[in-house]
Amino acid sequence: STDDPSSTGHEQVVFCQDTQTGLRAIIGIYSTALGPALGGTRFYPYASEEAALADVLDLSRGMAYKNALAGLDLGGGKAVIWGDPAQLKGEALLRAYGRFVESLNGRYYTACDVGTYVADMDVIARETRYVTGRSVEHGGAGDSSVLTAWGVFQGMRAAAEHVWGTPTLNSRRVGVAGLGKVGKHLTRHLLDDHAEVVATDVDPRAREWVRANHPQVELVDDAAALVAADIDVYAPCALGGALDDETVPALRAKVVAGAANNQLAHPGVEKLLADRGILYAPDYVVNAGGVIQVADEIEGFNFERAKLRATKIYDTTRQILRLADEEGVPPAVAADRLAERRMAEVGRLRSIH
Ligand code: NAI
Ligand code: K
Repeated sequence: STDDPSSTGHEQVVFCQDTQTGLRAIIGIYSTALGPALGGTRFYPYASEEAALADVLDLSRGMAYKNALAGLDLGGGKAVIWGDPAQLKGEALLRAYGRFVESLNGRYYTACDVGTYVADMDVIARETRYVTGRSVEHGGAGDSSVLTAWGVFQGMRAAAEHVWGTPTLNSRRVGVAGLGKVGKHLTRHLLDDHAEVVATDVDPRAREWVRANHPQVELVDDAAALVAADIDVYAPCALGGALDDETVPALRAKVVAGAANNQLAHPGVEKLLADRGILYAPDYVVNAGGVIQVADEIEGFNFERAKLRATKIYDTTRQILRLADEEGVPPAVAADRLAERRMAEVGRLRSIH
């Protein structure tokens, strides 16, 4: 349903090409109802232009919902650069891309995503003001995994309160799948809250980091072992699609709350979770700390202000879980409804004159 831009509800889709550098990019603006569209640039060797377009349409729509529930005065957008970053990425290509971003006059702000890094944003910033996720030396917010993990922890606290009555992970067994940038910070917050952490990562260096820094964390072989383990909370912090027709029936946790994007492998998995009595804190609600961190750059980065905003993920998650109960729908559906309500109600005010 996403291959015809005229039928997807997007405001604007911009195709960019620079033959000298080999740049082919698509910028998708789903909505500017709440403010300029913010979302990262994915640099990826898509199999076709159709695949790149489908991805940017999906991702930009997702950002509109995420930014709306993060309480930001920002709409949703995303960009893809189609090609192999290892072959194509360089100063000239990134600057050519930056000029396209600049040409939208602030309707779209970019940031890092898969295949783009803080250093790339610094290069793009030489051509446009409309870029976040720059390095600290360039006035940027730096590594966004810090507040992503903080926000996931807040969302998890709200889920714990909903299920067990108190907003703490104290004495709960939490399974962390993926000990990367976010998983490491999250593990620290959980240990500080006196949770028991069980974890896994495919990368031996990540496992070594845990053994050296947090010997009390129990390591298991893989994500499947974590799913089957006797845990209270499952925190997917690696790749998308962690929840599918195989993992959900095997899952022993009562709560799922983690950082990974697109945790539900396909539509309908949210219903499988609900039917098994597993509370799923929607991924895009609890992992919004990262976008909150980079969005703060637009006002001149202030870590404490951004952290306060990310702390509110606790309140938002609570509100969504209550709404889900009231309306008899899975939390993922309640989250979408709340996001759509904010975009409609506040978006209307912005269009009054
Ligand atoms: P990362 O790349 O630093 O960490 C991912 C970790 O997962 C790596 O250590 C990797 O070895 C491990 N991993 C990969 N496949 C695995 C598997 N099958 N089983 C176990 N471990 C596996 O990425 P980061 O930044 O920590 O992000 C984690 C997730 O959170 C990603 O899905 C990302 O899209 C999402 N996210 C990250 C944000 C951020 O600010 N960094 C913001 C919002 C979402
Ligand atoms: K729209």
